[in-house]
Amino acid sequence: MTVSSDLARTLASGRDAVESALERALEHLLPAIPLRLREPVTHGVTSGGKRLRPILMATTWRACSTDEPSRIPAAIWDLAVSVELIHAYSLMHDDLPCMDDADLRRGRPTPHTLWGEEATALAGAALIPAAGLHLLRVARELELGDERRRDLLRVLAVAAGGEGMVGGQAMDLEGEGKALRRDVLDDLHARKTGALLTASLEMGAVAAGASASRRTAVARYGQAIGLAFQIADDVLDATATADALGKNPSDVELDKSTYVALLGVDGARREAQTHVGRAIQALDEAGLDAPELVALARYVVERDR
Ligand code: GRG
Repeated sequence: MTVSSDLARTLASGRDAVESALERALEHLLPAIPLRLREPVTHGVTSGGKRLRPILMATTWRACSTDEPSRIPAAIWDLAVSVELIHAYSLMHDDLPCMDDADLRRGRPTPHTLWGEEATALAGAALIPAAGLHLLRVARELELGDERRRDLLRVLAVAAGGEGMVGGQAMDLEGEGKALRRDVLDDLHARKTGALLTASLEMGAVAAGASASRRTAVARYGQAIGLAFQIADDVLDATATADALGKNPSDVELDKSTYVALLGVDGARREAQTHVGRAIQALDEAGLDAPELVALARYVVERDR
């Protein structure tokens, strides 16, 4: 079997497992949420997407597990979707008129165009603590122990917060209309996109009880694919239509600094490949034999949306 058909299977079965885990998470979440927020929450959580973050987390869990499990248990997917709940809220807020003002995401109308800004802001905010509570509940069911539970929550909270994704978003909005230097652009995207991707990897390693050196290796892999992911995003933004990508507005419309503006399309593609190489090297150096993670690193830059 070729690597690409293995990857297609990893992605397809991963997405199915994530969708089921998100349905289970919503069964717990929705009853505690006011009625008027249930539709925007459900839309934000179940409106598709690549589901890359939970797939990375669960794949890392398997790669770092000592007993080489043949399949990933449903409870690990339940744990993995705590990251996707944070990702879902971030997109709902990112698309609000006060941020990127987008009316299309994943080929569908964004929640504020359907339920208004107020309900969307509240629905997104409700998902932040819900993600942490979900993580704690599932980790308890998995009997991961207090130390690992705290570690998982801390990794997710730090990545999602001011040092990570929210900080990166602030830099991103602040940078609109300016030509950002390369080091500033790297820092912005390491926070905005890289932090949550890296947290997904680290959480997989923590849940599996991986050694410190393996945890460091997967974090290095995460940082590298985080930048590769963003560069690939910039290339797609510059080369594909809003219809093909299923989202708007474009970086040019928002007057954002991009890797394409700095390096050109070909230069950006080469740079993305360099980061993929670094990600794979980090795994090799730690002696982590993880063909699925290698294939996922390549997918990050070869994807078409
Ligand atoms: C309002 C308190 C407050 C905070 C806002 C909105 C926000 C904080 C942060 C958002 C940052 C952000 C949008 C990060 C994600 C960037 C990104 C690469 C999104 C696309 O990810 P994909 O391609 O999306 O994995 P799919 O659709 O596949 O899930």
